[in-house]
Amino acid sequence: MMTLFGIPCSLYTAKARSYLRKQGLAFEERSVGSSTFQEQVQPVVQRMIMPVIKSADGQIVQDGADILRFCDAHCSGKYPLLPESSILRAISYLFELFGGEGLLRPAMHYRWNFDDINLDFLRSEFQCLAPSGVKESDWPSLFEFASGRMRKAAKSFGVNEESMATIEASYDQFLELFEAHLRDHPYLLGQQPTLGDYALMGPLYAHLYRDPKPGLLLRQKAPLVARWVERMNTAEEAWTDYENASRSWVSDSDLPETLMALMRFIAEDFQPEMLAHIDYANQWLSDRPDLAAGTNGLDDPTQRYIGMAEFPWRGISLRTSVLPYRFYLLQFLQDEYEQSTAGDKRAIEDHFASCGLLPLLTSKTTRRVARLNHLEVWE
Ligand SMILES: N[C@@H](CCC(=O)N[C@@H](CS)C(=O)NCC(=O)O)C(=O)O
Repeated sequence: MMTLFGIPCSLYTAKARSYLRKQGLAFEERSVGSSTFQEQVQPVVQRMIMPVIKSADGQIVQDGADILRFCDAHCSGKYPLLPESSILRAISYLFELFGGEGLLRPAMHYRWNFDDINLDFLRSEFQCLAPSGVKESDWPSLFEFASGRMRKAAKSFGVNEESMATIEASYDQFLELFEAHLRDHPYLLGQQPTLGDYALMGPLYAHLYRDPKPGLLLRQKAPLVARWVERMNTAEEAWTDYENASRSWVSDSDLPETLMALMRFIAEDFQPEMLAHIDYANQWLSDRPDLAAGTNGLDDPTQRYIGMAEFPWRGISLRTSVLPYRFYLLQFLQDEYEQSTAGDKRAIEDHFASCGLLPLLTSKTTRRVARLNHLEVWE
C-alpha cells in the first residue's frame, strides 16, 4: 500500500491527501516524526519536508505537484488530474499555482496571529512532529522551535502588523467569490475535481478550515466553501448541494462569470507578486552568469528562497521571499499555453486577457526551474 508522509495541519500535505482520497487510492498516513521517515525517507529527499509518498513498489516522491502527476501517470484513480480541454487545463494550472502559493498570507495570518484562540490546538497538532522517542517533557521546547520557524515564515510571506487588515479584506473577497462559484458548480471546473481544486485544499483545509479561528469564520462566511472542503476529502461523491446542477465540465468557450471573477481576483491579488518575483529572479540570474545547471545557485542546495522582492499590493507595499518553486508551477501553465493548438492558444489568451491575466502567460524567468533529486534547480 502507498504511504503518505505528512501531518494533519500541514498545508501542502492537504493537497496530496485530498487527491489520494478523491481518487479512491488506498494509502496510510505516517508522520514525518516517525522513525521510518527519518531513517528511510529524509536521507533520500535531503531535507525535512512534507508531503512525501512512498509508492507500493517503494518509489519515493516529494512535492505536492510531483506526487499528483506521479499518481496520475502510475495509479488507477477515479478521475483524470486534468480535463481534456487545453483551455480548462490552463485554468487548472493557474489555480494550482494560486492555490498553493497565493493564499499563504491568510493561511499564515489566521494560524499565527490569534494565539488566544488557536494556540492550544496548535500545540496538540504539532505533537505529531515530535520524533519517535522524544519525551513528553520535551514537547514544549520542540513546539517553541517549530512554531518560531513558522512565525518567521509568515513574515517572509508578507504577514505583518501593517498588512493584516488588508489580508483579511482580501481573504473575505476571495471567500465571497468562491462561495458564489460553488452555488452552481460543485468544483472549480464543474463536474469533477482537478489539479486546481486539490491545490486550493492546501490552505483551505489545513489552515483555514481546521484551525479554530479561521474555521469558525469559514463556516460563518462561506458555508458552501466549507462543504467543498469536506467533499474534497471524501472518496464518494456528495451531490446533496447539487441535485439540480449540471453534471458536466464548465464551457471552455463561455466561462462562467463566477470563474472569471475568481481569475480576476488572482490578477489583482497574486499576479503583481509573481511578476515582481520574476523580475527579481531575472536580475539574480543575470548577476550569476556562471551558475551551474542542475544547482540552485546557493551554498545550501536544500535552501528554497533566493531573496526578497518588494511590490505594491492593494495600496500597501509588501516584501516577500522569492521561491523558484513558484516558477516551476508557472511553467506548467505557460507550457500548456505554448503547446496548445492555434485556436486554443487564442482562446486561452482571450480568457486570460479579459481577466487581466495576460502577463502571467508570457512573463518568464530567463532560466527554467526543474526538480532534480527532490530539490528545485535551475536548468
Ligand atoms: N513545494 C513543496 C512545499 C512543501 C512544504 O513547504 N511543506 C511544509 C509543510 S506544509 C514543510 O515541510 N515545511 C517544513 C519546514 O519548513 O521545516 C510541496 O508542495 O511539497
